[in-house]
Amino acid sequence: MKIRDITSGAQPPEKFSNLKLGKEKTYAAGIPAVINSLKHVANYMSASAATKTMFKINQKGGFDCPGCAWPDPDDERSPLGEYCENGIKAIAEEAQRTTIGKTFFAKHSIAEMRQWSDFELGKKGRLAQPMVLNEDASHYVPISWNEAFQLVGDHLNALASPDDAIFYTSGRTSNEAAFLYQLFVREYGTNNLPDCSNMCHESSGVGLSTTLGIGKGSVTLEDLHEAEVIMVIGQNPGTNHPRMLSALEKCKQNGGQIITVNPLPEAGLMHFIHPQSPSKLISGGTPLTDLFLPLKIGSDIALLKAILKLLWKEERKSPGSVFDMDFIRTKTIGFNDFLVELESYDLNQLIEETGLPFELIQEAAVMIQHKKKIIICWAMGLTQHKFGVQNIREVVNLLLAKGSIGKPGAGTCPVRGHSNVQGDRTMGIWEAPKEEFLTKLEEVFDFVPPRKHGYPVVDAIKAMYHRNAKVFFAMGGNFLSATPDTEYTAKALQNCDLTVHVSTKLNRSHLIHGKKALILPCLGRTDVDIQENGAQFVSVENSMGVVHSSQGVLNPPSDQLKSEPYIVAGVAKATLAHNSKIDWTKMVSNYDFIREGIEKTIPGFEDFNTRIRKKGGFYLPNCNREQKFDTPSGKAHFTVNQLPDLSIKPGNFVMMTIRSHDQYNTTIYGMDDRYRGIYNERRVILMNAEDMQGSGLKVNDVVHLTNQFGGQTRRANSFKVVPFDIPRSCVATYFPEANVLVPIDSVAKKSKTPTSKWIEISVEKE
Ligand SMILES: Nc1nc2c(c(=O)[nH]1)N[C@H]1C(S)=C(S)[C@@H](COP(=O)(O)OP(=O)(O)OC[C@H]3O[C@@H](n4cnc5c(=O)[nH]c(N)nc54)[C@H](O)[C@@H]3O)O[C@H]1N2
Ligand SMILES: Nc1nc2c(c(=O)[nH]1)N[C@H]1C(S)=C(S)[C@@H](COP(=O)(O)OP(=O)(O)OC[C@H]3O[C@@H](n4cnc5c(=O)[nH]c(N)nc54)[C@H](O)[C@@H]3O)O[C@H]1N2
Ligand SMILES: [Mo]
Repeated sequence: MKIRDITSGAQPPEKFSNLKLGKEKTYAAGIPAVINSLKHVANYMSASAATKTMFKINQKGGFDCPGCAWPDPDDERSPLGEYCENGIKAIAEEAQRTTIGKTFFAKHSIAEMRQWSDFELGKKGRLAQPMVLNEDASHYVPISWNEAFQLVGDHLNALASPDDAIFYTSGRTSNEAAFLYQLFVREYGTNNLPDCSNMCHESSGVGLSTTLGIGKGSVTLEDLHEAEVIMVIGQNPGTNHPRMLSALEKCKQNGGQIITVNPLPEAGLMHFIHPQSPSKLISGGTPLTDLFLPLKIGSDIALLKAILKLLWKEERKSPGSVFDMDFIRTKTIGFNDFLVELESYDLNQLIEETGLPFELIQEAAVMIQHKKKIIICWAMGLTQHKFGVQNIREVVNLLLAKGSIGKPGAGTCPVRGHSNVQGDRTMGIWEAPKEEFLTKLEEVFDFVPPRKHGYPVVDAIKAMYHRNAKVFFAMGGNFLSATPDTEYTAKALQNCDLTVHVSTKLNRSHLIHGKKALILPCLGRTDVDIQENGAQFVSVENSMGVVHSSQGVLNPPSDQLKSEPYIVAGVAKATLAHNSKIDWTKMVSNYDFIREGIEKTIPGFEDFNTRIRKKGGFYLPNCNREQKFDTPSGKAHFTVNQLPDLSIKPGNFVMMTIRSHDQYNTTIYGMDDRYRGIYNERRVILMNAEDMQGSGLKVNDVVHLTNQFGGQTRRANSFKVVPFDIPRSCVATYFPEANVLVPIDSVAKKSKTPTSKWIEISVEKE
């Protein structure tokens, strides 16, 4: 049998490690966080590399942490680097000194490596040299860079149409690499540029741009410090954006209050002990959450509507005291339709949907009733739902009613994931580019970019599945494991003629491949990048629209690694040959030339090469910050968002797939979900104790999970049951182990984001 016909091994192996349960934590960080991150450093990095990196992380003039997209303070920064436990783990993972090259790949066949877990795959070391998997071969073998570029070029040129190729991007790619990449892809002739955003904050982009006229959040870090109330909805910052806890702490110190909306009592939101303030260790740290609303998965719209109804009731009693009627009159449209719809709901029904006691919702309403400076922060708990876009629009409704946008201490705060996911979009990594952008590209680079919109992630998978796309190229990421419906996506990738991955680390996507496959190893954030004109730096944009530079400090682990811009230029030259209008060699000789191209094409980057050299970088323009709304009406839009149908079959559960404290998306740092007290095992299902009893389940029982959707059955076998503080009929599993259960066709309306936080499943005992 040909290797590529085997789908098994697409999913992580269904085997257990050794579950150990401890106590759920009630606070984040402190000494255990420091010890934990140092363990990772000691395991994977040399002492000199560790010292070099630790003091440069997120420093002005240092490199940007490859972890999350949380911004750095504009002013003072801690001398130890803007430290966080998970940032250190991200660096230790990338800066790992062990390398894997031809000896490793000669020793281990594809079939063997498929049996390894994501954790095992990631720990093998940094990819050291370009490798190719020839047709029907069992092992990857070395290939030269030039031959690799030519192989890609030949395949792309052999396609009937450029639209038969897919160019994916994960969100670590720098602005320079991203700009060059989309430039090549569009000169080649397609807009097939799906990215991880499609699975992440796409619902935020759609929800915000259609109501407020910009797809990005409006607040700055300073605003968080100044807010009177911050609502953190559907986000677990203690794990995924640890440095955000310092901002929440400052808000509290300034007298602000925090409302947390989450089915789980995430430790990081409850109590925070700053790892760099020893005195706080003694005092026990800062309590963060003032009010915790443990609602049922997916009931955020019901909750927000209930709060809005209670606020409206107070407003009517004393007009002008609760809603900002002046703002509503002058800056918004759609208020009346919104009110009519709001009034049509029965408060009791809304409350019932959330599963929360009335008193808690009432308390939330009282907390914000007379406040004017409100910020709402959110992440995947809101976006990865069928009604993800509506979730965001309802958040906007609340902020608009309170006039809480475009003034200090108030506004929208979608907290981005990957460290440059927001920048990649700004650079044009988007399957649905705006006409203004394409016109500008045409004017500056003198070629005609394609106008037809390309495939977002889910459509790209379907196109490959149906053989409407035959070449898959990934700039970073782990497409197979990050996308939904693992078995379906596996077939899609296997249907390709060529799959190419520009990567730093080995992952499952290298092992579930097309007829031929390439691994192109690249430099990471922490590595020194030398090109023809000397050492280069790159730039990134954080979650709050600050563009700043990033320069690696470590010698690359192998002398065969190339930078992402260099790889793009290599592929472009091999593909477009003399037909290109762009001098690719010059562009990568000195990234200032790429930045010149960015400056000419994208608004907000005036004088880019000078401003990027200023320590701390610069803010991109953001119309919402000036209470301007770039919508067709020039006003902010209230919207009418119907209450979604949350019903499920009796006996079934709603499953959300979440991150443990010890992973970065599909990269598993370790096996300890420390804050949740779950150790040494990832194949677990968190269940409410009463639900367990109702289903005759005990702790440690092994269950199989099934999803029925669109006439098809998806199964994920062997999960251990863990009793957890989670609302009735809700369960949680880890991403990516449970991705096999996320149906390819279950996506958010309008944003097409897979519904990774809402999967109806049945649970059956082994
Ligand atoms: N260390 C680390 N950092 C990361 C990442 C990582 O994997 N590891 N990933 C990065 C990326 S790409 C991203 S996008 C972000 C992700 O950051 P988060 O969005 O914080 O990550 P998730 O684990 O997906 O957590 C979602 C949270 O939403 C809650 N939730 C789920 N469903 C609902 C719901 O219906 N309503 C409400 N109100 N809450 C709900 C869950 O309980 C959980 O606390 O983090 C980034 N940073
Ligand atoms: N069920 C479920 N599925 C989800 C989610 C969920 O919550 N639940 N979350 C979704 C979200 S929010 C996101 S953002 C996606 C993430 O999807 P991806 O971005 O595709 O996945 P990652 O796991 O972040 O990618 C890790 C790989 O990136 C490569 N890499 C790391 N650094 C670099 C670099 O600097 N350059 C290059 N070229 N490669 C690098 C390494 O080889 C590593 O193996 O997953 C989505 N999938
Ligand atoms: Mo993400």
